[in-house]
Amino acid sequence: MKIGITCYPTYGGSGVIATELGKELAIRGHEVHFISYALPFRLSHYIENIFFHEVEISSYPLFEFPLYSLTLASKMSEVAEFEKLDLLHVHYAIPHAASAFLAKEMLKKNKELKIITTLHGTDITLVGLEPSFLPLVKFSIEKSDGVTAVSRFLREKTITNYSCENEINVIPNFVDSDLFKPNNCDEFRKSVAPNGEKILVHTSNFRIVKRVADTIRIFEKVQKKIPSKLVLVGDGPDRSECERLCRQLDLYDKVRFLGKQDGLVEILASSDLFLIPSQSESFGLAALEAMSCGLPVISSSVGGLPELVRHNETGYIAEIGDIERMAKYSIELFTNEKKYKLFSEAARERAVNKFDKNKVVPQYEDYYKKILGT
Ligand code: GMT
Repeated sequence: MKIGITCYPTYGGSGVIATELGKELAIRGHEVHFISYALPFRLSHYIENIFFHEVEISSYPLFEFPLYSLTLASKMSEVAEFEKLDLLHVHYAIPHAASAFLAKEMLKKNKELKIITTLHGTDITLVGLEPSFLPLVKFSIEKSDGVTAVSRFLREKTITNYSCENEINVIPNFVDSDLFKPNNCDEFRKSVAPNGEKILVHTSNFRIVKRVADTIRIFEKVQKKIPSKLVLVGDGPDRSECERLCRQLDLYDKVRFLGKQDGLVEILASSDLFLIPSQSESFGLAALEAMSCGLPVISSSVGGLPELVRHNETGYIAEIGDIERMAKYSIELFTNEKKYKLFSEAARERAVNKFDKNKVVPQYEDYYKKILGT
């Protein structure tokens, strides 16, 4: 198949999934055309069958605001026509699904371009609900030829919040379990925890919904009982506030803010426990990557997290904001070696058996065939 993919190319779960999907599809012999304003960050080296089409943004003085959605629509129709795309798969509804609809309409006379929209999270649960976006999100979902959501939770939310009547297929996030695998990288561990401390880790874009401050408060309780360190990977609007909190709690020498990191596998594989106390999480790709490295996960009970984390098996789940309980669960795992080992193995096993790329990417291929009627 000849497949167009549009996503946000910067850090963020939807961009990661879109890029990894494109890479896998290319390996499986499909021709993949990424269409976005920048090269997706996980697409840094040449791969046969993958093409990138940059959307240029006009800076004409009359346009006080960049007209990205419109230039994207033009680029989508141009690429679809000249590269003879079979379908366009857009990730994150806003504005990608609306631009895709425009592109489809522009091409209508010459070719029928199928549009598949994958809903990822805040496009549905947060920003999409704003009154200025809601009618457009509903419209673009309804105009898509196929719609997928990354969890059952997100499918239900879409149906309830937007009264959509389309069939929404659930295809979960996936991980490359050959890459994200347990592997004690001594160098990182020695540098962060030279005295054999336990390492707790959290990776996110430091937005309010991630509740990174809860992560720090959980750690504050854990380190009182267990010699430990906290590693925070990523960057975003809440980071400065979190750094302040660490100083206030006198934790600064026990918490490492690493910022955005390319070597995520090494960091996860050298750590002991993953914390994800989010306020909203439609799936929790970061937790899946950690599980694949053999890390038990302590999470909040929101969104799609309970579809990923098995309570009392691959980790523990607690109510949003229940810092006390999440700390208690962490301490329990660190003080019971046998339980820790069982949880670690179960986490890895669940990632491999349910969410490996080889299990999930074929679900997308089958869905494409269904939508194309082939
Ligand atoms: O909202 C974000 O944190 C980024 C967002 C995205 O679309 O880039 O992440 C969402 O999509 C990921 C990939 O499907 C999911 O794993 C995340 O759970 C989801 N984030 C939220 O729902 C908050």
